[in-house]
Amino acid sequence: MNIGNRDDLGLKDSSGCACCSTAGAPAGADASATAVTSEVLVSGMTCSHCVMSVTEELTAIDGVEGVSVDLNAGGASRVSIRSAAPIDAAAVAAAVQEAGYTLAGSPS
Ligand SMILES: [Cu+2]
Repeated sequence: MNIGNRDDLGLKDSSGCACCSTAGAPAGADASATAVTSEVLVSGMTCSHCVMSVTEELTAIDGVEGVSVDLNAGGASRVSIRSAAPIDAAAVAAAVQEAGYTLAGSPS
């Protein structure tokens, strides 16, 4: 393609070498630049096994790349779902129910 662009990309960045300056952005920006993170509240989780069940079900949803759970035993736990594109809310609700827990809404 246009080899002349290499100079523009590589030499502008004074903080790094050409191989890691493609974005010129903070670490972790490569794949997550277009990623979406949605957060939901799930009630009923009490231990790490609950977290595992919910994580497994949510990870099984098409497009989901990562799930993290902030366990709040006895209350509503905040669940972050990272995906390349927005995930259907109905699919999230179904996955949570499949795991045996209740979707308690969105934290925001
Ligand atoms: Cu449990």
